[in-house]
Amino acid sequence: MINKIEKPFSKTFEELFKTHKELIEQKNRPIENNNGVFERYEKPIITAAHTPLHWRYDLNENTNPMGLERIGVNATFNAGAIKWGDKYILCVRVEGFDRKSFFAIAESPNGIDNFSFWDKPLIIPETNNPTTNIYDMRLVSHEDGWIYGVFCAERKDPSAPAGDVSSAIASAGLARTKDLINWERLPDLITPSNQQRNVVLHPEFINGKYCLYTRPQDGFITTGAGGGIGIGYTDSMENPIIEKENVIFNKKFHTVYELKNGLGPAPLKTRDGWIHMAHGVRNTAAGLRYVLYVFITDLKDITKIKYCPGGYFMAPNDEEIIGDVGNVLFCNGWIEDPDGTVFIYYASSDVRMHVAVSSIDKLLDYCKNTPADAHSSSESVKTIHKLIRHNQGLY
Ligand code: M1P
Repeated sequence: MINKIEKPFSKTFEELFKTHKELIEQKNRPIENNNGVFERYEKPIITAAHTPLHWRYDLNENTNPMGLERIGVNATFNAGAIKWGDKYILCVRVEGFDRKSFFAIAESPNGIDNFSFWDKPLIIPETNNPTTNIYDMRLVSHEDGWIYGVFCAERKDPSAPAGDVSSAIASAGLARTKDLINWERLPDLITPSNQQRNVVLHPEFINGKYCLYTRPQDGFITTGAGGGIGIGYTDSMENPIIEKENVIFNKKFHTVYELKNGLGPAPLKTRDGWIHMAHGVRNTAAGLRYVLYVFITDLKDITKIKYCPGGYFMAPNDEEIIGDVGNVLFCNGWIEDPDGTVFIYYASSDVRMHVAVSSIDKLLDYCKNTPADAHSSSESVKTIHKLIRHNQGLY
C-alpha cells in the first residue's frame, strides 16, 4: 500500500527522489525543554514536501523533458489518526495549489517519524449533492465494527446573493470503511443547526444510539449563536438525523474558547472518564488564535464535564505560529498505545503536521490537578498564592 517508488525513472529526477527519500527517512527527536505533560518533537512529521513525487511530477522524460512540477501541493494538515495493526496511520488533509483539500493516508512504524504516504489519495464517493471541498477527517473505530470518517463537507451557499462568490455552507460529511482503502459514503448528517464543523463520532453506543459531538454555527466563519460543543443522537448512520442538539460546553467570555469551541479527535476512554482534546479560539488584534485544550467527561454521563483545566494545553510555538492561517494549532487525531502512551497529532497554522507525546497517566494528572479557569485576575492570583503556600519550606 505504501508508496514504493523509490527510484527515479530517469536522470532528470534523480536528485529530487534522493532529497525526497532523505526527508521521509529523517529521524525525529523530542525537544528537551518541556513542561512534563507532553514532549514536542523537533521536526514536523508531514509537510507538503512529503507527498509522493508521482502525484506531482510527470516522470516521463519525453512529456516532461525539463522535469517541471505539474500539480502542486500547498499544505498537509489537520489529520485524523488510528492505529492499524502495528502502524500509526494518519488521514491527512492534503491541500493543492488549487485550494482543494482531499484525504490521503500516511503511515509510520513508530508514530514519530518516517511517515510515508500510501500510493494514491483516497477516493471518497460523493452524495447526490456534490461538495466543493472536504477536510478535517476524524477517524473513529466504532463498536459497531466500522471505521467512520467524519469530515467537513463544504458547498457554495445556494442562497448567496449574486456577486457573493464566497459564502459557503459547512456540514458534516460521513463515510465508512473496513480497510481504509474502500470507502462507502453515507448521507451528510442532518442537525437542527444551519451549519456544522468539527463533528466527531463517539466510539461507543449510548443507550443503543450513535452519539455525535457537534459544533453548531450560524455562518461559515462566524459561529453566531453557535460555536460551542454540542451532543446529539441518531438511530442509524445510514439515515443520520439528530433531532435535538444540546450544547455541553459553550464558548465563554475571557477564556481560550471565547469565540469558538470545537472538539478535536474522538475521546479516549480512561478509568477516570473520557479525555477530550479540543481547540479554543479567541480574537486578538492580530487575528484569531487557535489553541488546544483538554477536558474530561464522566464515564456514565458523557454530557457531564468532570475536569477542565484552565487555559490551554498547547499553543502555537516558534515556527508553528507561521503559516497560511497563522497562530493556529488544530488537532483532530491522536493514538493511544496499549502501554498508555498517547501520540497527539496536531497541525500548525494550516500548513504542516507535528507530533507531541504524552500518556494517559500524565493527561489524567494534568486534568485532575491543574486549577480550573477562575475567571478573573484576582482569582488567578489567589490560585497562585495557594500553590506558593503549599510549597512553603520546599524551595
Ligand atoms: O483556519 C483554522 C481552522 O479553521 C476552521 O476551524 P473552525 O471551524 O474550528 O474555526 C477549519 O477550517 C479548520 O480546518 C482550520 O484549521
